[in-house]
Amino acid sequence: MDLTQFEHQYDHLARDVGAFKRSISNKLMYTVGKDPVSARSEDWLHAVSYAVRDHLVERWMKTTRAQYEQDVKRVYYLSMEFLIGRTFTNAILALELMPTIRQALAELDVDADTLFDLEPDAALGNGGLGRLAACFLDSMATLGVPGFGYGIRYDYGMFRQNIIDGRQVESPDYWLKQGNPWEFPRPEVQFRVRFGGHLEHSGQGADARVRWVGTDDVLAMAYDTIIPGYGTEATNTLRLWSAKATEEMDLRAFNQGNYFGAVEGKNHSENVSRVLYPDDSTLSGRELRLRQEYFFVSASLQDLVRRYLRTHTGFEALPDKVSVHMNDTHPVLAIPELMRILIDEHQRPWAEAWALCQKVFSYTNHTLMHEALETWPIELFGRVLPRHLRIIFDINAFFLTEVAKTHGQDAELMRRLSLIDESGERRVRMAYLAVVASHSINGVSALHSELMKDSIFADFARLWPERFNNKTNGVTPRRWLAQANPGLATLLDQRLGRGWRRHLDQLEGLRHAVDLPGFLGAFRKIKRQNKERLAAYVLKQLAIRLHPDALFDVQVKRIHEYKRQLLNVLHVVTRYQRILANPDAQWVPRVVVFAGKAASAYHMAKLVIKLINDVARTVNNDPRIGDKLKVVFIPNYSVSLAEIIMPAADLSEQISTAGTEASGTGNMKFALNGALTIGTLDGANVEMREHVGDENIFIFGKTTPEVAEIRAQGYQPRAIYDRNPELQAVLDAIRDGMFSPDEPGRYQQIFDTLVNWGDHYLLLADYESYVDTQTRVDTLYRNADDWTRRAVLNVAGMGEFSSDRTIAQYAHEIWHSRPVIVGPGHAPAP
Ligand code: 26V
Repeated sequence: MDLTQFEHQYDHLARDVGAFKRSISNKLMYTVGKDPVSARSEDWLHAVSYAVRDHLVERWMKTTRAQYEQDVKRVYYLSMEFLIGRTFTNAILALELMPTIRQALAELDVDADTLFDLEPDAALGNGGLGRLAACFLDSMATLGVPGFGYGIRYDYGMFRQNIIDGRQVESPDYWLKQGNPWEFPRPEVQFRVRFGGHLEHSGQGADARVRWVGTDDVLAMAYDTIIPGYGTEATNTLRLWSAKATEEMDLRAFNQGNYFGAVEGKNHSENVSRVLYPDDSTLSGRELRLRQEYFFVSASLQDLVRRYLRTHTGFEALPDKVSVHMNDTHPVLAIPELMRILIDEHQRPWAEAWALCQKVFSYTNHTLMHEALETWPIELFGRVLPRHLRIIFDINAFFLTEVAKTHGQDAELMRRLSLIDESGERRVRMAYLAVVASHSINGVSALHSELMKDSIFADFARLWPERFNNKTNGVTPRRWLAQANPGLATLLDQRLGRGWRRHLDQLEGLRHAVDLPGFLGAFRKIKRQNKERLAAYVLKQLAIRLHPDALFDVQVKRIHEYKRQLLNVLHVVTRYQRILANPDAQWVPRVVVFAGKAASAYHMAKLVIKLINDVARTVNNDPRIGDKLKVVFIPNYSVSLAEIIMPAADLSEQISTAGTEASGTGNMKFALNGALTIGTLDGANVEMREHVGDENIFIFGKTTPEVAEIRAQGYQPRAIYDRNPELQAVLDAIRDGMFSPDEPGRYQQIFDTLVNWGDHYLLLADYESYVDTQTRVDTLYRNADDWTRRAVLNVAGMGEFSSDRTIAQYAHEIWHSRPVIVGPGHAPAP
C-alpha cells in the first residue's frame, strides 16, 4: 500500500475531531477518573494519550495476528538500553493525527504544546547506543520487519543533570511517578530468573546431566509498549522486564512482628531493575550490573523459546524462525542461556545446541575503547552464574580444540583467542564470546568496521573473515526531521512531496531547489525560526540572551575525553583572546552551545563541564565582547532537548580523535537539519563527506593512520605548545586562573594532561588545523547565500543515513527476515 492510499484510508479519521473529543473526555472520566473541571494538565495528557493509544492497539493486534498467520521469522533485538524519549508526538505523527488532535484539544480548551512538554522522556539509555536501538525499533516497524525489542524497564532512567555553581550535580530520574500511559503491564507473563546456587552432576558421557540448584530467584514481569510504523499499519513490540520478588513477604519474619525484615528480601531482589547504569565510559564490573544483564537476557530467551514452541515442535526450524541480535556485548549472556535452555531443559545434545546458537546469534560492536570492553572476573561470574560459567568453559574448550585442528598447537595464538583472559585475575572476555557464537559481527561505520578487524578482533577476522561486516548507522527521519523540525518538514513537503519520511533518498531532489528563486531564503527563514526557538529556551532556562543572527556552533553529546569538548574550548578561548586583541575587526558573531552528561565518577569529564561554565561566565560577562561571542552549557541533555537543539544549529561539532568515535549519530541528525559539519575523518563523518561532497563539509585534523604514526614516533605535545605562541597563551590562561580567579589552580590538571602527561587524544596535534578551519567557517558564514546553499546540499545528501536503510541491510544481509504483510487483506478475525 503506498502512502496516498494510506492517507486516504485514514482521511475520515483525520477529520473526525468530534470523535476524538468524545474519546478524550471519556478517557479523562473513566480511565483517569477526573472531572474536567478539576483535571490538571497531566490528567489531560493521560486522557489524550489513552485516546491515541487505542488507535495503535488496533494496528498492533492486526500485526501480531498477521505475524502468527504468516509464521514469519522474528528478529529479537536485545539491548540493555532503549533511549526512546517522548512517545506522544511520535505516536500522533505515525497516525497522521496531528491536526485532528490539535483541533480536538483546542475545542476542549486545552493547549496541545503544553501537554507535549509535560511528558517525561523515557531515558532508558546513556547515549548513542541506546538511541540507535530506539531508531532501529522505529525503522523495523516502518519496514514491517517482524521485530521485538527486549530490554529492562528501569524504575530510574538516565540521571537528571543539574548545573550548580558550574558543576554537574546528579539527581534521580523517576520517570514513572505519574504513571506511564503507553505501557501494558503483563502480570500473566512472568519468568523465573535464577542466580547463585551450585551445580550437581550426574550420569556419564551422553547421559551426563547437570543440575543447577540452590538458587536465589527473581521473577521478570513483562511490560509491553507499541512501536508504530510510519505509513504502514505494521507495528512492533518493545517488551521491557521488571523485577518482582518470588515471595511478597517472609511470612516467618512477619509473624514474629519483624515487618521491615519481612519485605527486605523483596526489595533486595527487585533492585535488579531499579536503575540504569549511567556510565558508558568504563566497565565498573559491579555484581548488580552482571545480574541486570542476565536478568533481562534470561527472561527474553525463555519468552522467545516459549513463543517458538507454541507453533513448532523440535528445534530444527529455530534458525529459520528466530534471529537474536545483541546490541553490544551487554546481552552476550544470551549465548550460554540459550545453551542452558536447550541442553538442561530440552535435553538437546551439546553439539546440536551449539550449532543452533551459531545460526541464531548476531552481534554489533559499538566501541573500540579499551575501558568500555566488557570482561568479568571469573570469581564473580562463577558465584552469580555457575552454570553459565561452566558452559562458557565448555564453549572455550570446544572452540580452541577446533582451532588447534586447523592451526596446530600454537600456545601464543590460543592465549590470544581464549574466551578467558589469563593474564592477572582470570576474566571472561564477553566480546570474544559474542564473536565465537555469532554468524555475523558488524561495526557501525565503514571506518570502524575496518579498524575492528585490524585491532580488537584481528585474530578472529583471520579465522572467519566472512563473519565480519559493516552496517553504517542511521537515524529515523520521522523523529529527527518530521517531528523535531516541522518548519523544514513543511518546506520539504512543498518541494518534494511527503514521501521523504519513508524514502529519505528523495532528499536528493533538493539539489535542484538551490537554484530556484526564493528557496534559499525560505530555508534560511526556517533555520532562523528554529534558532529563535532555542534562544527562547535558553533565555527562559538560563537567563542568557542569544542573538539569532549569530552563527550557532553546537557540540552536544556525552562528555568524554575522546570526543574532545576540550578542543572546542581551546578554540573558544582562542577566539576570546583574538577578539580582545582586535575588538574592532569585523567578527562573525558566534554562539557556542554545549550540552551533555558526564559519568558520575569521570573526574576529567566533570572538570571539563566546570571549565566550559567558567569560560561561559567570563566571556558572557565581558563587556568588551558583547554579542561577538556567547557560550552556553545547556543542562540535562536528553532526547527531547536534542529535538530543540539539532534544528537550531548552523555548525555541528564532530571533532573526536580520528579512530575513536565508532560512528556518531548526532552528526547525521545535525546535517539532516541543515547544519554544516566541522569534523575529523572519524566514524561516519567519513561517509558523510562522500555523500554531501567535500566542498560542503569542514574536515580538519590528523587521519587515523597519521594518529597511529604520531603515537608510534613518540608524540610530544610540549613541543607543539612551545612552538605555537597563540596556543601557549590559551593554555596558560586556563592554567593561571583567567577563568577561575576564585581558585587559580583549578585547571592545572587540564594543562598537565595536555602538555605534560602525553595528551592522549592529540588535541594539541589538531589544534592549529582546527582553529584555521574555524576561520574558514566564519568566512563562509559571511556569505549567507553561499552558506545556505551548502546547508541545503547537506540535507540533500543525507538520504543514505536513514535508519531505514540501515535496517533494510540488517534484515537482508544478517537476519534474512522478510516483512510481515499487514493490510486490508489480513483483517482481524472476528
Ligand atoms: C558502554 C558501557 C561500558 C560498560 C558498562 C556500561 C556501558 C554502557 C554503555 C556503553 C556504551 C559504549 C558504546 C557506545 O555507546 N557506543 C556508541 O554507539 C553509537 C551507536 O553505534 C555510535 O554512534 C557511537 O560512535 C559509539 O560511541
